[in-house]
Amino acid sequence: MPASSDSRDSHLTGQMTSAKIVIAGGFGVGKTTAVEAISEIPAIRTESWMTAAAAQIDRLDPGIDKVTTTVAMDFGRVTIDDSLVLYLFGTPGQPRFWPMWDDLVRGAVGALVLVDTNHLENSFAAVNYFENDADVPWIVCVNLFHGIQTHELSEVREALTLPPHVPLIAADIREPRNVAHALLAVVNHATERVTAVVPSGVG
Ligand SMILES: Nc1nc2c(ncn2[C@@H]2O[C@H](COP(=O)(O)OP(=O)(O)OP(=O)(O)O)[C@@H](O)[C@H]2O)c(=O)[nH]1
Ligand SMILES: [Mg+2]
Repeated sequence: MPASSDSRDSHLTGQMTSAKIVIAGGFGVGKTTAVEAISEIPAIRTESWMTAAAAQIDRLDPGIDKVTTTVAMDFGRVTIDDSLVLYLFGTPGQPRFWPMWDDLVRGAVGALVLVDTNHLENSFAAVNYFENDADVPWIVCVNLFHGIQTHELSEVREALTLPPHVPLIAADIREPRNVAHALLAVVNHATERVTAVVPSGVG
């Protein structure tokens, strides 16, 4: 795959490579929060106020002061080092916007799928999408709301029936350093997938 192999080559040539990463997941898992936390440019958001009617459908937890929802996408940019810039595309989370995911995922080198273990049911569709309907390397990250890990990662893996080859991590994605760590995990996973498909020395 060009982006990951380019990024390895660019270390050798001193060239800058850019790559598209998708940040996906169900409603309210923290996608917009993650893009805003890490982006070095003002993140482009397409937030719309949630109505009282929507609040009945889009369940929120006490202590989470979420009043808007993404209706198209989030966009941000982060320079990882002098050879790699990541362009971040956050998906909308509400089911009525899921048809947009195909367009947002197109051309991405990898995806970070956020989950909220307090509402794991909101994550099943996203996991199912990346497992069956998207052809992009992906990893799963449990967003540690309030910084608390409520379940062992092995339990989360089992509950989501994640395939063994899909990495699973946990992070409080309000912290830029944590988001950077998660994004690097996506890049590394994508690179490993390419290396596995194209043996070194070929091409
Ligand atoms: N306490 C706490 N709140 C968080 C954390 N992550 C996100 N939030 C809050 O949770 C809410 C949801 O965050 P968003 O970033 O809007 O979620 P989203 O996934 O983009 O939501 P949609 O686009 O509507 O699907 C916001 O009010 C955030 O401030 C976290 O790690 N801890
Ligand atoms: Mg959002």
